[in-house]
Parts: sequence; structure tokens; C-alpha cells
Amino acid sequence: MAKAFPAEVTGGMDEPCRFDIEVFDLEVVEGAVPTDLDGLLVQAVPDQVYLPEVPALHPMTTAAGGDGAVRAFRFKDGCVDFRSRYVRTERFLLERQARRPLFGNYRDPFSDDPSVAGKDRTTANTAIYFHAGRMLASKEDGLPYEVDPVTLETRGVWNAHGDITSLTFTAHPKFDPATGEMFGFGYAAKGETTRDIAYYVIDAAGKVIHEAWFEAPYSAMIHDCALTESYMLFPIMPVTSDLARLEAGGPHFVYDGDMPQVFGVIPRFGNAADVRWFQAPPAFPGHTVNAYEEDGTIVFDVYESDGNAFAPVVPDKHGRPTPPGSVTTWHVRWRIDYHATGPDLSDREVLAVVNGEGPHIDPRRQLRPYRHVFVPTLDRSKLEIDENGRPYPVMFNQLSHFDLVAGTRDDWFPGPAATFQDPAYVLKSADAAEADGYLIAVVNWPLERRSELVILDTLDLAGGPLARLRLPVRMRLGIHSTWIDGDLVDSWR
Ligand code: V55
Ligand code: FE
Repeated sequence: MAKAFPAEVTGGMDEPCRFDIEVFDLEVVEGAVPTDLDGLLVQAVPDQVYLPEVPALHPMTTAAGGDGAVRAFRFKDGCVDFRSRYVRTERFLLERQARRPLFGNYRDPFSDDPSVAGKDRTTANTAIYFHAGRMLASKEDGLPYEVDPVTLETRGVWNAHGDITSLTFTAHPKFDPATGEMFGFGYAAKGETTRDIAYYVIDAAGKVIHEAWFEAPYSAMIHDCALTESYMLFPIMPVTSDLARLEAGGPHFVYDGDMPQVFGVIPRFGNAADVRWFQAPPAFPGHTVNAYEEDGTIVFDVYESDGNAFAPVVPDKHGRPTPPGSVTTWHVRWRIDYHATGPDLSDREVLAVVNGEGPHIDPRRQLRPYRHVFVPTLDRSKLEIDENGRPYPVMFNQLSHFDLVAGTRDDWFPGPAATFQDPAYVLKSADAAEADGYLIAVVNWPLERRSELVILDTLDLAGGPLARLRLPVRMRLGIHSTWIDGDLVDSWR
């Protein structure tokens, strides 16, 4: 028997959904779905089936620890069919069999029921990517699970035929559009809180063709990476982990605002001895936007915040509070010459004030100069408070388009009580111009506990959606969305 979830996690927009469902042919409430959209929008959703029973439930556990579900919208001929299904991870299946929680806090095996010692703790809940004919659902604390894009059935853990021996693999691998290769890594690769990084190059057929193992200077989160023609970059976040703290029942990650920014750089097919570490004054690198080379210099674009970007779910090392709205996020550009630049970086260029996260660019521009970025953002001047003086529960109230060359932006603000989930950017055609596509996103209306799906033309976000579709079920907050072109999936061609 499942115990009722406590009031802290029920009643709002993000109460666990706990369903596997299908809604055939979503209702188009306004406009029309463009008939050239042929593919699958997938989003990874952390959605706890059972709330861990632990002496102290850490906020990261409920914010980012839930069982991964794959939320999928199949677009074809102006129609959209919806499905959501949990990834059958080992952990999901064990708890389902026991009908009770067996796993404890976020990335804390010490808080688990002894019966699951040594079992796979990952929830595959952060991002979904498609490579070498496989759709992979991933969380950075374990290996990805392969999920069938048509049925959403789980096919099992993906480890490239046993060639990936790292215990972990990033949710944000990078892809070279010219070669079809995938570049990924695991941090804490030899176990939670270890400094080991395992770097892998996987060819277009899904085979590991290169690996390198090295140690990071700190045991800390490395959520994202960046790739150029010749280098892979690893921005280390100021969110550190510590085995003794974990064993004592503390949180896995703590924000350390004193830690410098640290970027690791390895040549594409380099080895441990080739890794160079660069340092910069403290800041919080979030997702990378893109990277490329210009006259032998790496141009590395990343979102950077001036404080604890994971507040309040990751605590501050010194117990300092991070008031809501006190952290700014910029689109920052670093230039690094792997051969000539000294270990201390200083001259960063700020391309835009963003106050958003989860940048999307034209996939054809990866590893190349690019101009346009699409991202959900928060305009704080448009936040409103309810009759009890509480701010509306809004995370991102706009979908935004930054034109880095013109220095302009275009935003769609649907109203003060709407909050966006991560959109997908879809080109209108294979030879469309860089910014000529669609942005498709779930929008939540938390005051009504209602969600809808919207499709926007990226040439005119402010003009509002081309289509709005009713979702007859509530969509709790998911993490990353990805578009998978219809012609990548055999049975859809
Ligand atoms: C993030 C999310 C995670 C995680 C680590 O968005 C970082 C950042 C949903 O899980 O485990
Ligand atoms: Fe991410």
C-alpha cells in the first residue's frame, strides 16, 4: 500500500503524477498544428512513485530525485498523440515489486534500505537523446536506459556492449553533426564523490572508439560539457560533494561560492596527460550554449550565474541565504587557446543578460559560429503576488529568442500565472535559415493546476502561439526536452 504523499509535495502543480498514460489525438484549442512537423518531442520527467522514507529528506531528493518518466508527443500530419511512461529502471522495478520506497536521498546510497545495496540507483530522469538508432534516457548518476521511441518500453541499461565501464554517464553528451559521433563522460565515475572522470567518444554506429580516465581537482558536479572540432570542455560547478558528509546523513551537494570556476580541456582524442585545467574567478556555470574554434582559439559559450543557481534545493556551504531573485544569469563567452593560454582566465565577454536556463540552438550550428538562442526566461518585473502576498509559483514566465549579432531579443509572455517547461527547437526544414523554426513547449498554469502544449514560430515569438493544445492531465515539472526527427525512427519512415 502506498502511503499518501505529505502536504509539502501535494496540492500544487508539481504533485507527483505517478501515471503511465496515453491520450490519442490531442484537442487543438486554438490555431493549427503545422503539418510539416513530423517527429517526437520527448521530455525527461522526475516523478516519484514512492517518497523516500529517510530521517531527513533533502530538498534535492524531491526536486531532482524522482523516478524518470518519458513524456512523448508524436507530431504527424497536423495531429499530436501523447504518451507518458516510466522508465523501467532497476530501482523502479524493485520498489514496484515491494510496493514501498527502498531508495533514500538524492545520490545517497547510505540512506537506502539494506535490501537494495549495490543495486542501480539511477532514475534516468534528466535528459533524453537519440544516437546510433537508440533513444537513451539519462541521469548523470548512472548509465542511460534505452527506451523504444514508439512504444516507450524500456529495453535496458545502455553501456555500448559493455565498453562503458564508468558507473556514470552525463545527461548532456555532445554530437558532431559532421561525423555523427557522440562525446560523453561520467564524473564520479568510480563511485559517488570520487574525483574520477571517464571520457568517451562513441562512433556513429554506437561503438566506443576512444576513452580517457583522469581526475578532477574537486569532487563536484559536472552537469554539462562542450565540444569543438578538436577539444572537449568540462566546466566544474561550485557544487561539491564529500563522502564523510554523505555518510553522516548530509546532502550530496553543497554550494561553495568560494570555489573558482574550473574548466577542464582535453583534445578530442586526447589522454589523461593531455588534460589542461583553467581557472577563473568564482561564478556558477550552468548549461553550455555552444563552442567552436576561431583561429586556433576555443570560443566557449556558457550560461553563468553570480550566485547559487541551485538555491534553495542545494544548501550554501556557509549557510548564507540566497533570496529569490538575487541571482543573475548571463550568456558568457570565454576564449581559450589550449596551447598558449595560461591557467588563469580573466577576460570573459558577456553576450546577454539571460535570467533563464536551458539554451537551445540550431543543431546544425553546433561546433560552429551561431547567432540565435532560444530559452525560457524570467522577467522579474512581470511577477505578481496573490491575495496572501505570496508570489505566483512561476519559474520562467517567457519564451525568449536572443539574436547575438543584432543584440536584440524577442519574448512571448503568456500572462503572470504561466510557467514554461523546457521547449524543443525544431527547424522548419533541413535547409531552413538558422532561426526559422518552431518552439514547442508545455506551459503550466499552476493556479489552475492545468497544462497545455504550445507551438510558436521562432521568427515571431511575441506574436504568440500558432497552436495551443489542451492537455487533459497535469504535467508536473519535467527537465530537458528533445526533438527526434520522424525519419530517424525506422517504423516511422
Ligand atoms: C540537474 C538535474 C538533475 C540532476 C542534476 O538541472 C542536475 C540540473 C533532474 O536531475 O540530477
Ligand atoms: Fe541539464
